[in-house]
Amino acid sequence: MTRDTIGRRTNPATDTDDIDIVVLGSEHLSLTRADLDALSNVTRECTVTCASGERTTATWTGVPIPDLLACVTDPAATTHLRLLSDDGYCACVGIVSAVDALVAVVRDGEELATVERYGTRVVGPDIDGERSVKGVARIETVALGADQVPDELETLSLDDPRYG
Ligand SMILES: Nc1nc2c(c(=O)[nH]1)N[C@H]1C(S)=C(S)[C@@H](COP(=O)(O)O)O[C@H]1N2
Ligand SMILES: [Mo]
Repeated sequence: MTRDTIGRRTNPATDTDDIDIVVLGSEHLSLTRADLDALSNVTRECTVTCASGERTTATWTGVPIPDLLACVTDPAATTHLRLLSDDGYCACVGIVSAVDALVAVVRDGEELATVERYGTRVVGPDIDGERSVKGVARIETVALGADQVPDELETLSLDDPRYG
């Protein structure tokens, strides 16, 4: 598989069962776990810090978000990314804070899917804890004007017990 063919399914509508994550830029990419593994993986230590002060530091392995965006030809006007979870949670992060972020699938050497109720996670040194989305299923590039507030694109349902 190459960057040009990865995730480009001829019939995404009938082939959704295996899809772990969708990335939307100028094109639409549906990635399975095998696709994620075929992209270059990196391992980085990151600390997830909650607004309450609680912190978790771990070593995360996954695909750098810039590499995923490169696969969909990230539109030049992108200012933010919307990170949507399969639990309905949705965070919006500035593109600059996504530069060092990953879609992780492994934490401290263990598959997330085997130790958590979710299999994917956004982590990065500049991603606040509440925007470190668990079970990330979709990444959308967005271009916000100076008068648009990113918070309006978010649904941070912090009291939702499913993944929170
Ligand atoms: N999908 C989803 N992701 C989520 C949340 C959530 O409720 N749903 N809670 C967030 C908040 S507020 C924090 S602080 C971190 C907590 O991550 P941890 O449980 O790994 O410490 O996950 C974030 N990611
Ligand atoms: Mo939090």
